[in-house]
Amino acid sequence: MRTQVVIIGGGPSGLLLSQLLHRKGIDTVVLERKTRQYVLGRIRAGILEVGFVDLMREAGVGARMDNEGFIHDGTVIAFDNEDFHVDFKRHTGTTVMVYGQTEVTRDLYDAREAMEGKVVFNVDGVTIHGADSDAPHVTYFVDGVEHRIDCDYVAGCDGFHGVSRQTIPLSVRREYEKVYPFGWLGILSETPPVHEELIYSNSDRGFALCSMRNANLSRYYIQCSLSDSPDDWDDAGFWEELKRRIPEEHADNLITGPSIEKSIAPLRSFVTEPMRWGRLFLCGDAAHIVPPTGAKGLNTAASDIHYLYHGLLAKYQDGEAEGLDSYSGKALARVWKAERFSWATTNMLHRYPDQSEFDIKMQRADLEFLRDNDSAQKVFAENYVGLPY
Ligand code: FAS
Ligand code: PHB
Repeated sequence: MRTQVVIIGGGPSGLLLSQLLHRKGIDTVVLERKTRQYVLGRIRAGILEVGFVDLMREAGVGARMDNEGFIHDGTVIAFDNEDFHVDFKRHTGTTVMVYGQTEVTRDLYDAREAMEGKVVFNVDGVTIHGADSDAPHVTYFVDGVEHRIDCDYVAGCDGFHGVSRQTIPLSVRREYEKVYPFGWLGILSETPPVHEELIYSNSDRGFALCSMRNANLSRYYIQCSLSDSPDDWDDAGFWEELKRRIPEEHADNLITGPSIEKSIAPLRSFVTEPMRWGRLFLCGDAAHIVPPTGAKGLNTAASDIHYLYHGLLAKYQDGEAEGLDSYSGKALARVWKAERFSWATTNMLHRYPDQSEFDIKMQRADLEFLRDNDSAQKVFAENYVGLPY
């Protein structure tokens, strides 16, 4: 088989790139390790930056998002039983869209199917050959049978545990990592959200986040120990702990119910450089990971896809290689700013096991400055709604 671009990974990055390229007549094949149902079963991001929203519309998959997504003008930040509002719209003129990654991925799969895009599920043993040559190819197995696809380019959209990043030789790759000493225990419940916007809370018992998916589907997180497992937390224990970590006025309004999903996500900051090696381009979690505090994970994958899509388009349509040659540098420039914001908000809002009284005073000073200073709120808002592509 031959195609123009082999895309490894059928998560949001890979599907969005495939959909954008296909609409411009560029042929792709997506190779996905799991089933569509398994991919859709993963509960992850909830907030879309305006750049992501625009890309979804450009890919022709924005209708349900525009119809069902919530527009949020700002967010609430809470500490020590008080809270304040950061008004994104006033500070930046833009807003964010609340529309779960699960729905984004569902819309993209539906669009791929409608356009008869090639997505191969349950692949195994994906191997990238000749990425540093002018004639790369990819081999993989399905049901024990080996297949080969010759291509012009390979997009590594296979997430943190994929094969693409590992294909770049260690002599070429430089990796930067910070692992946080806590995780996020998240639940999904078919209950109305506790507030019309998100609430990020720093309490003396740890971080909590009140989010949502729609008017009757809420998403809540509490910071937890890395030694915790979801089974350590029954629903009653989760709700009781959440109520102790948010201001009383919100805790009193919290409508609880049975969890329909419960999982723990570890937190890490990670970047690999470069994001290109020959004809292989890394996108999304394959190249970088952020703690979800700043809602940047999925949204930074989107800017990677934007840069790579335009680079491939220029190459195929005009023979121009500049977009591909500048991809890694351009993508990394935005990635590192997202890494900084995610790291800074994580430090401001979480309690560290070894935190000193002085550290806690610094956190409180951070939060009070953000509460009281308009410039600080503008900087927060500009990062949260998404820096320009
Ligand atoms: P993904 O990991 O989503 O997709 C990669 C795909 O490649 C997967 O479907 C995988 O099955 C496939 N794959 C892997 N190896 C392969 C191989 N060898 N061959 C073929 N296919 C292969 N971001 C937020 O903004 N907010 C959040 O709350 C949030 N929560 C998260 C919770 C968890 C547990 C995780 C892991 C991430 C979370 N993220 C969150 C970040 C997340 O949303 C990612 O940024 C987003 O999934 C990135 O999308 P992709 O780059 O497509 O990677
Ligand atoms: C979510 O709704 O899952 C969500 C929202 C904002 C974040 C992280 C996760 O910062």
